[in-house]
Amino acid sequence: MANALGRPIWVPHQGQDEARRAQLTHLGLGDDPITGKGLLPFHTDGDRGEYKTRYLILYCLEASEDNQGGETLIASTENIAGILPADIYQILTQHDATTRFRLDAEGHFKSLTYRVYVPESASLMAYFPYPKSETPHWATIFSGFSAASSRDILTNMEEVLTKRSFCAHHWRKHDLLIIDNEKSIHARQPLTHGYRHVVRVICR
Ligand SMILES: O=C(O)CCC(=O)C(=O)O
Ligand SMILES: [Fe+2]
Repeated sequence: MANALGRPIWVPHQGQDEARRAQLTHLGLGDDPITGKGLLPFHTDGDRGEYKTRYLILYCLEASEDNQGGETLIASTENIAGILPADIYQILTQHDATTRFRLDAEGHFKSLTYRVYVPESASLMAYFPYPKSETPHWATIFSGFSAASSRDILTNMEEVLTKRSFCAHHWRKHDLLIIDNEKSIHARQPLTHGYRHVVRVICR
């Protein structure tokens, strides 16, 4: 399936030993942002370089009958120019954003600097803010703006995009979701009861 949609992308997890990586990938334990059970704010996957991602494929290997929460949310990002306030659109297209990712509990970080929206290719890349009550796995700052203003810009943008419409997928065993990473943003609701074991492939 992944091969049919493009070339699968192998993303190394810096600073994690093989055993922990295997545990996270196969069991989805702990607070790992990708395979964990916690809230994951809206975002697109990958970057604008080596890990540029066209499709995200999620497959549910197992889910308990009684699982609650854990939905994957998807919102369309088509026609952004037509729906975002002009001042926000101007910032997204003319200022670089830098997202700092916390890779693991041992304090490894990675930073990415990119243009959030490139009109020529209608391509969006965005990592929306965590709620203030959560320990964030990522935070984004626009060049020339404070952390607080950057948060406001992204929160406004997220509100406009998700107000239009989004769908929430509740996982059952053997469900398969193929997400177009260039036309949508996605998020995860916290899993509050039971388990879901979802594996993922990204490809270009
Ligand atoms: O676990 C989910 O529902 C979504 C995970 C996700 O965003 C990802 O794997 O990129
Ligand atoms: Fe994702």
